[in-house]
Amino acid sequence: MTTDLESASRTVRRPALLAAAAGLVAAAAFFAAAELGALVLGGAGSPLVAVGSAVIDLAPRGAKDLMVALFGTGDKVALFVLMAVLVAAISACAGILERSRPPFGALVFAAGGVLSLLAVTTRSGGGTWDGAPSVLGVAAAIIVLRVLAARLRRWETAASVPTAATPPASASAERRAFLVWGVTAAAAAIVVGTASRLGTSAMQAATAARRAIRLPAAATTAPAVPSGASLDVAGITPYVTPNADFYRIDTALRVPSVDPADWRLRIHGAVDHEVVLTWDELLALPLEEHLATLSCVSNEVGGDLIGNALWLGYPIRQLLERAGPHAGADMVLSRSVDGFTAGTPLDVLRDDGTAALLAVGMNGEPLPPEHGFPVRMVVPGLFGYVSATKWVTELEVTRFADAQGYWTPRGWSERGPVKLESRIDTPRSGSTVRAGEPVAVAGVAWQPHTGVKAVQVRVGDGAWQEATLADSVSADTWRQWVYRWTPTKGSHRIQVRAVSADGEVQTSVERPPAPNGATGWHTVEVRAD
Ligand SMILES: Nc1nc2c(c(=O)[nH]1)N[C@H]1C(S)=C(S)[C@@H](COP(=O)(O)O)O[C@H]1N2
Ligand SMILES: [Mo]
Repeated sequence: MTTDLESASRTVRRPALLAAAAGLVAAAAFFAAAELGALVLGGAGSPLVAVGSAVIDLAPRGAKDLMVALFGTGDKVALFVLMAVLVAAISACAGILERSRPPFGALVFAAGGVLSLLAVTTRSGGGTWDGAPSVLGVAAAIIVLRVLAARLRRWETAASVPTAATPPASASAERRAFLVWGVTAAAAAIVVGTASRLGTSAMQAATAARRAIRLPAAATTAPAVPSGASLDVAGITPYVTPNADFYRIDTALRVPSVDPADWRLRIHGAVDHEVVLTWDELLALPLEEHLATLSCVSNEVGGDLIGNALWLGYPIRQLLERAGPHAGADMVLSRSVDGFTAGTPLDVLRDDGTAALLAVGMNGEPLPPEHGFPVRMVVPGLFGYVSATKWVTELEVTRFADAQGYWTPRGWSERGPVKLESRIDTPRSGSTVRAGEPVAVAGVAWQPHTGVKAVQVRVGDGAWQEATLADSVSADTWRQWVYRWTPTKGSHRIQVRAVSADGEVQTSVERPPAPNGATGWHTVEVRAD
């Protein structure tokens, strides 16, 4: 006696159709993995969009006009439908090919992956990581295709050999295995693909919200930057760093997306009253503008992990006043929506003379997403890792004895005041200058919150010479400097050191960034011909 199931397992009906279905599941796996990759890496979206855009860019004019004529403003939808039909047809064929002639079906997907990679990476504004989703997608598709095709062949083999050699149960087990793998892969692709797509569009919602924002004017404006703050020297770092050039350091693999409408700041812990602040409430407060230089503890001597911007925000001091910190508390643990934390001394945040801001604006626009949109902290005089929490949503008043910021258990000091430093921007190390002609040796020097009162330069083992300083705008920002030097023929070593407003001379002791900031004199070697 044979059951229906057994007879069904005995022969594989329409194997080509099943192989085609396997190809479709592999295609679904491609898009799901690519969407997930685009979401995680914050890449330029889905390969489907990139390929579509490339098709639009590459299509002959007549074809484009025909599409518009046929489908009107629905031309892009029509394009996607056409592409989807094409991709489905090719994937089905790849499935059929993989069943009978492995690994040619997989090669079809590999070729599709290369095309997608080309489309994504040649898009203008494409970054290095934009190809990663395509690579992930192809890997997923090939794995799914190879597994399903192999499963299908095993089922066919089990079903075709004489019953004496292979019990029907074996064929039905193979059949079940193929179906379980196929359905699982398809379901996983649908769930992962849909969730990633939704995640990506949520990110775009935050982007759209950012575009629509008009920041209020500052109640207290920063004095205009005098022209004397900027020296007319080619190659010197500009006094204010444009947002696009501002260094970015964080632990976020993908830029957190926070819709201002959902943003809340909660001040809690050792306080008399918990305070909760919404975005609208924050913007309704009298905001202050303040120029401040922000730097990273990981910056090497001569490095570029430092920038200067005009921040717009509300003094954290006043929010803490509302909350009423308890006596004995000495630290504020700020927390980002992505879990990053920074431990900032409470007395610095409460200090009248320190413009510690809960910032919403950077150089006249809402914070860029990668610099903490919608709200971050900026505390003049402290390295970013102990003060400048981006995407901040929580301030917990606590004690250094009871809590640690993210980097402290990872080998960095619990406190991180910025050190007195200076940098030579021009000439660059290894460059050649003309002997006998004046050369502008120039750069920036900083000790935010203290200020710089002198910069000195020396060539070789010569005496330290006073550089000319640009006007000081605020003790919280760096200062440009220039030293005009006429080289003799030969190789020269140039060094710089700064003197703080307190009279401290920048140390020559060379220390690495860990655990609390690099020190030493920036040195460049140039040749004069
Ligand atoms: N949420 C979050 N905020 C963060 C960090 C982070 O990893 N996550 N890194 C900090 C560090 S180490 C620095 S130097 C500054 C850098 O700010 P920027 O990227 O705007 O230049 O952000 C700080 N704020
Ligand atoms: Mo940093």
